Amino acid sequence: MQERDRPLGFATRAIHHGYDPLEYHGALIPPIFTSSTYAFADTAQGQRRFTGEEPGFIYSRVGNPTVALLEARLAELEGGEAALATASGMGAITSALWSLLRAGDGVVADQTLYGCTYGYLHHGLTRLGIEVRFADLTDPANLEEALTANTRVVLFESPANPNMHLIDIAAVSAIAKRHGALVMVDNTYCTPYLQRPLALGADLVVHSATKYLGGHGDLIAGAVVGPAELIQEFRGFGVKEMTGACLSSMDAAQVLRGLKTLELRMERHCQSAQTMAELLVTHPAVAQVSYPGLPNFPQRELAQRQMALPGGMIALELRGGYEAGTRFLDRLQLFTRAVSLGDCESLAQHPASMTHAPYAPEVRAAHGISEGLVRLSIGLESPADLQHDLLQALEGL
Ligand code: 7XF
Repeated sequence: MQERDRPLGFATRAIHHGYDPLEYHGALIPPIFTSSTYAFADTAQGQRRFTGEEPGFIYSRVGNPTVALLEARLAELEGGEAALATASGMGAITSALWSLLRAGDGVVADQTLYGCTYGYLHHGLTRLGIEVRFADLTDPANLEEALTANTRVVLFESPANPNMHLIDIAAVSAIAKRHGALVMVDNTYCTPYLQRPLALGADLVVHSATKYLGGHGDLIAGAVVGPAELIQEFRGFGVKEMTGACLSSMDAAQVLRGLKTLELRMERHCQSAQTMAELLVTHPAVAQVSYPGLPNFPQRELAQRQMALPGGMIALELRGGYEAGTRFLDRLQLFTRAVSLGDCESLAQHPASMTHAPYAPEVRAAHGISEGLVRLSIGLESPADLQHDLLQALEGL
């Protein structure tokens, strides 16, 4: 792509950044490099590659040209120096944290997290002598209390999966910075189209690219974006030696395809979710709708400050609690009963028994993840059909 003297828009960068067809036989679409290994011209070159004196590929667990293009594009879209793409979102989180933490170090995490992230911290890292503290970071003042001299990382999601609590990224980052801790934000729910945590002061962004970035429910992938020096450590130690969670070139190509329509899809996800939230909030069977685009959303001002649009996810409480929630889920006809999110298909699931099962029930309750909560991922189907399905499932609950 030609150099321009003005900044390019999000969609343009999501479609073109880092690839010039003329360098690849004019191929419009980047080739998929399936090679696991790379030839060295001679032994000396192999040695230079291994010491890092000479840039270039060695082995696809450590780097692959197709994966590298995805990494360049994700770094560009998140506004970070570098990115590492991984085999899953959990692969990104574990590879990064295992690189950063040693026995005796501490992590402070928000109390509402995706279930397996919680599980990894609560019964994974603690086994290795790392102190994990959970705090309600919706009030940044709680971070001051939770931080210790050993805290190395502060980790949270905003909006949090599944209850949609928001965390003030700028406020939390400012406090963490004063205490010398790194801030890692899981930006899966928003994508860089809606929210760019690095610009708000965070140090690292992680993603489950399985969700909106891929966008089509046909792959598992993850990424971490941040300063080049840290990303190099996550690649050279975290993935290379600790987890081996490298992304396959085939899946990287699928994520690259997904990114091309990210802006379009997010616009539609957000528009439809707003319509569904407004419909649900007026229904007599519904006790509470948590959606950042509703005027009565408790953190509305923060949502408007740090998110470009309110997103495609809705948390729903029915008046009849857990029983009504399961009846509602079982009556859905167009929404698919499934975990995951950010797909073209609308999905509905019950966090307490599904995505958030790694939490003990009493901890779920204490952390604001109610037993009756139903989570909706609003897809790209015709909004009128989604409305019809929600209304028929709610009827007579
Ligand atoms: O390893 P994955 O690609 O599945 O990503 C893990 C992950 C990390 N962060 C957030 C905010 C996530 O939501 C996820 C995966 N969550 C799915 C869900 O909530 O439905 C997983 C299905 S059990």
